[in-house]
Amino acid sequence: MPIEILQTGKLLASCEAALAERYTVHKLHEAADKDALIASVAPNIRGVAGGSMQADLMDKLPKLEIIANFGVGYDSIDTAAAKARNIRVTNTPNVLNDAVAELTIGLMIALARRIPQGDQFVRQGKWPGAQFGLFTELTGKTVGILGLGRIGKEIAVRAQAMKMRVVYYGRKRQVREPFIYYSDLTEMARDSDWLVIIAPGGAGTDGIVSRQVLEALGPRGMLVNVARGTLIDEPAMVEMLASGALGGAALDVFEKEPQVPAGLLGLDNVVLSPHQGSATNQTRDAMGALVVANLDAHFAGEPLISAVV
Ligand code: 8YV
Repeated sequence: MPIEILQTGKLLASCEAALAERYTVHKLHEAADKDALIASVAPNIRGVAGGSMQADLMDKLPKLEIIANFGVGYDSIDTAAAKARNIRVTNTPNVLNDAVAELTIGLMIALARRIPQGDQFVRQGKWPGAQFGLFTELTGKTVGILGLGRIGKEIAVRAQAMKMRVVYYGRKRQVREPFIYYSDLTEMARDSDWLVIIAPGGAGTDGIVSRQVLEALGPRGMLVNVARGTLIDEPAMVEMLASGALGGAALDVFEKEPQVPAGLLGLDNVVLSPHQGSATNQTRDAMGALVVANLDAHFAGEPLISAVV
């Protein structure tokens, strides 16, 4: 009998095909009546592919052994509840580092040079009648990285290639890293031209980029978020971007995405992006392969490739 798994979100076709070859897959995200689907398949489900798993759903799946999350961030999974129920959890680290770091630099240049606004300026036929304006550049500026993890380090080397000075804030100083460490986020924001957020979401980082941090970044400061919307005091950010108290922001993630605060939509000092850090065929393929490989390893009784619980 094939092993039965529950899929909680849409995956790349290559990943869905690989899952279907090995497992009987029940697609929760496609079910018109989710409760009915769960009620009918719950006793047989041994694995989950995808995220969004809270304790109540775990409790409905008595044979659940593993949740293979599609994504490096696993803040949509209650890992404490999983641990307490002896359910393993895996994520997809490393394979998306380059894609996210590339998007980060892309967003920084787009914001510094107002590339999306320039595109609109040309398309709307405004060029013959007006000057587009002069903006800023990355060269010579200091970028403070909030979270010098695997992706943060890839951003750091690319920022250096843009001739930026890199500093970082995190829970601990990393003695092997050549960059200056700040133990105080507000202080780092005060000393930085750019603040790039690439730390995990979850209770430990909720609202960490507070109004005070944003004030320290200031009217010439540029904010980039490629992590989770929950890290920023979003209402304060919107208000400060509108008043000019914060210089600009390039945002790939939002607190209630795909809903975006209406106050951002009319602002010229903002570049918006639809949570697409890892959204390349190459990277999403690799993430999907890692989801499948973790499930396969688990059901073969082998060590997991990237376990978080
Ligand atoms: C998403 C991400 O997982 O890996 C992460 O933590 O935020 C992204 O790669 C991806 O958008 C799929 O939802």
